[in-house]
Amino acid sequence: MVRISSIVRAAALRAVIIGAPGSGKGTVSSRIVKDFGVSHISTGDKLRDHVTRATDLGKQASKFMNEGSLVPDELIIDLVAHEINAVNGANYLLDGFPRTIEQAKKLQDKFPVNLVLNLIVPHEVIIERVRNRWVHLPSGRVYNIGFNDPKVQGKDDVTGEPLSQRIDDRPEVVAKRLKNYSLQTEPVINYYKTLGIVEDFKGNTTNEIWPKIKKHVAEFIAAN
Ligand code: G5P
Ligand code: MG
Repeated sequence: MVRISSIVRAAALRAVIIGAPGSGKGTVSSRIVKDFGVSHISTGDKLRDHVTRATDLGKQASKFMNEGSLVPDELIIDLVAHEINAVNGANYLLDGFPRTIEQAKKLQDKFPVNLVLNLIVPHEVIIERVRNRWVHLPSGRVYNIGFNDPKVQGKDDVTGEPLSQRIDDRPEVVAKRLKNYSLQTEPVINYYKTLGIVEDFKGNTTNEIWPKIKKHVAEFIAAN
């Protein structure tokens, strides 16, 4: 018999993955999804999907995204609330949200976070990585030449559709995104540190930090 309390416990992961642009949030998230079956909510992927479909939100967001600025809080908060409601109580991992103190406080009021995975990767490593990044825009699947190459060059492994490079991966835009991260998003980490829910993972490669993240998430799920 499945007890109610075990159902509640099994759905207790309310996690955020945070880190500079290109630090590996999407890459680590896909490993967490594969190993732990949580729902992955990436605001960047959702916004790129809106841009591709030329929705009202996509039209408003694209100019901010292309120049490496954050999309205004009021546009993004409703999008995330909608996505969280849509997972219907399942464990979830937020990727790319929150990025400002206002977003973090609004989220904590409505949907309290209980674990923050903080990726710390040197900026010079990041700049090199994003130069080699290729993405499948419809799914958000991400590749990197020399790290996780697609099986067929220039094609998505699952659909065979063409891969593209992100407009905001141009070097001057990456520099701006990294600066905005330090100014606007690092204070969010300090906010979560005051709540005592941050775990730092530092390293130059995803393969180096992944075993530590996997262990931490497994222990968190077992203990909650
Ligand atoms: P996004 O889409 O959230 P960013 O800037 O936070 O964008 P990004 O660029 O998606 O983050 P990531 O997910 O942290 O990076 O990194 P990734 O894609 O997994 O890895 C980067 C590359 O390195 C990939 O090619 C990967 O294969 C490779 N890689 C990973 N690990 C290794 C490794 O160990 N070695 C090597 N060689 N390669 C590796 O947001 C985009 C925009 O949307 C708006 C903003 O305008 C933002 O700029 N936005 C928001 N605006 C306001 N509020 C929000 N909450 C917003 N969310 C999004
Ligand atoms: Mg990403």
